[in-house]
Amino acid sequence: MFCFQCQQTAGGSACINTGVCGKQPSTSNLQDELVCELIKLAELSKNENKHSAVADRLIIDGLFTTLTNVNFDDNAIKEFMGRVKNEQNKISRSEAEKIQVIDLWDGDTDIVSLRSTLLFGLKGMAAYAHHAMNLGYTDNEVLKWFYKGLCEVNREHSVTEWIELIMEFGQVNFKCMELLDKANTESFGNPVPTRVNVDIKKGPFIVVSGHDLNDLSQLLEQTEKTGVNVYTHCEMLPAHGYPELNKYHNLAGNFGTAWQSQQTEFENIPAPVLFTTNCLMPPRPSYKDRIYTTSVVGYDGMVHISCTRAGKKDFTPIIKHAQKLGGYEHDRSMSGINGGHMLTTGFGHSAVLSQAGKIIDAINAGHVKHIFLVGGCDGAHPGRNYYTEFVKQTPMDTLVLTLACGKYRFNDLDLGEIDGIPRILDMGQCNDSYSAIKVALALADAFHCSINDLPLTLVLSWYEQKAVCILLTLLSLGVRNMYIGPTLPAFMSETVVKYLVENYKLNPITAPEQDMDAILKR
Ligand code: FS2
Ligand code: SF4
Repeated sequence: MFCFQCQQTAGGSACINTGVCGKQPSTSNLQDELVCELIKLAELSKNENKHSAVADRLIIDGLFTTLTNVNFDDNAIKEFMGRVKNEQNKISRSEAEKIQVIDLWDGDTDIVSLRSTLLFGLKGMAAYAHHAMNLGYTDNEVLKWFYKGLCEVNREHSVTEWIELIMEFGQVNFKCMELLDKANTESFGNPVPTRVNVDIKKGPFIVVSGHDLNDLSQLLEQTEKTGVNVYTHCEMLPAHGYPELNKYHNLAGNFGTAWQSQQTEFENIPAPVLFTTNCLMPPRPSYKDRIYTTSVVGYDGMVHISCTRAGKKDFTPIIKHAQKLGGYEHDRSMSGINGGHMLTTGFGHSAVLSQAGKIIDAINAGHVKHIFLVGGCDGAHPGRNYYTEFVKQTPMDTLVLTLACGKYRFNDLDLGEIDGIPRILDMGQCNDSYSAIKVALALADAFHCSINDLPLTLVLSWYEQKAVCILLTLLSLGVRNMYIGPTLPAFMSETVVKYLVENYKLNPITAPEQDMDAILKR
């Protein structure tokens, strides 16, 4: 096996014996094989100059299947590959057999680095397209670019051509993020600021993890009259802000913190857990029988809930399991990572921009001197406490926008308010990065300047491939002076890093006080 797609890759270079994430060599090789079959499907469809709805779905779900912490089930991957080959056969088996696919990880270091950057970006964008598609939203330009991107991964290019392709991809991914935002907000309403309880009520409950709001919506509908409460976990927390999800009285609160703590957090709870997407970790025997997967998520031996008809799912098995376990006998007091008992979410672009006048006034009056976007993934890397310390050190006259699971390191801190605006604003999941970009663009518009001239700094934490596609979008929008950590991607060669540092002033994080100092002096 060879895999270096995520931040926790072995020795900061590559997993070659077994994945730090728990991915076995057989699974890793099957995932690479699946990517190659998707490339063939893209090449065949491109030759035909048309793509079927079935091929679209296979390419999007297939790429998502290979994202970090999504699918560990060899049989499920083989079965999926069979479906890809059937689709190839519908176009032409003989043509499919003639297509030579490049060795993804072989060649000149810089070229492998750039090829991997595009491929991992495509994997991330597949996650966004998948969620939008689940809600019935597609965009032809985005769909077509999956085919183009996979075909380009299979071609030789000069460094300049790769960079052009990657920047073009960043722009397309921005469209995909916009599409997902439209899908979520048109389906469930614009998020509104919402206080979320982290305590657990007595009685049966289900914990839902991952990012898919459509799955959560169906689960809430099916549990509504069963006496089973539903608690969000990790990246599902922002669901509370959506009016059409929050209307369910049994959406009772949030359980636990970010994904990397699941093996201890799930150990003793008297409830089953549903994983709608990443980040699934290999479960401990003590709770393996309580984990349910759906959609692209898979793990050998876990119950998988499939679609029955037209995107509908039957969650009866997990609901019955919750009733059988019965939950806690009494209300249970829990607390967040820093000891807080309530979390606030729901500051999507609509909520923040409804306060735009207030924020602009506060900036003009000197009450808000700087805005930080401290966002991205969490993970087990010890250097990730940088983000907690960084937020703790933000001066009182600054705002902190945040999103994705990295926020659990500081989202229960009470940092107070400025002119009635909370100093920490949770904009949502990693999938809602569009919101942050939209707010930055609106502020730049209001101040008649570019994003780079705003008193705004992006301090990003990355872990998996969605962070890669977001970074590429930010670079394609010309955003400079970003900070990134906890380490630089192993798949970025020295030349690529040098290019990003020189052309985009991308800064690897150092120490919170040192970076804070440099940012505020700029
Ligand atoms: Fe967090 Fe994991 Fe959101 Fe990433 S829950 S690191 O894959 O998707 O962000
Ligand atoms: Fe290693 Fe990350 Fe790949 Fe897992 S996804 S095998 S941890 S690089």
